[in-house]
Amino acid sequence: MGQLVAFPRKKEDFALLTLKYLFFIFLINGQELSYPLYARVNVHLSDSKTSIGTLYFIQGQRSSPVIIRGNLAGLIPNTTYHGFHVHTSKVDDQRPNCTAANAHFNPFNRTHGAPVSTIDHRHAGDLGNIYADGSGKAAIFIADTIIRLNRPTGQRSILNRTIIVHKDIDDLGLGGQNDSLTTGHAGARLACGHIFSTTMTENQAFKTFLF
Ligand SMILES: [Cu+2]
Ligand SMILES: [Zn+2]
Repeated sequence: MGQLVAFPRKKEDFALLTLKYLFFIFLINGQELSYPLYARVNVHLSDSKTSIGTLYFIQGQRSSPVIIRGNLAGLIPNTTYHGFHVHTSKVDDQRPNCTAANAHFNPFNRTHGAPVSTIDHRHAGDLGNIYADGSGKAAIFIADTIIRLNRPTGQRSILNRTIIVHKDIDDLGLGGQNDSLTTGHAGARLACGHIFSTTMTENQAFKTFLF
């Protein structure tokens, strides 16, 4: 204690600053993330604040797939498949215009593809299609090997980005339309939501992802 007090004040501050800096570097390197990681999105129709459902995300380990689970309602009945992507920018849930999400999340500058494609042949955000039934409901259970929840520095992290449900089917880059290789020709943006990091108890996670 006496020795600490004997340190010049400035030196002490410097040591503390260095420690804080090192800790920050440690944090942004993602070493401190505690798995599983969770995220959530409240999906709303474009230009509406009314929720059409909540989707949950879990990433169990550092290189585990991300599982997406949840139910949506209020999609157009009998329209079957809808393009389902992560787009780059965060939408403001208070001004919920889905156009603000910009283009598909594409950190490796690839062309649009299918979720089953390798990382070299799809956008990271390409999650394919979801299926809406005759009453406009969609039950979602997707496991994706490319996306991650490892913000702050994770290159593939979808946190603080946007989920978009399109009006039309995503052709997975195979349709031969002029926008097949950029958007999958999936048409207008029906619904969207801001993906944010969240926590869950083991019990909540069990119920959410297994039932
Ligand atoms: Cu999209
Ligand atoms: Zn894409």
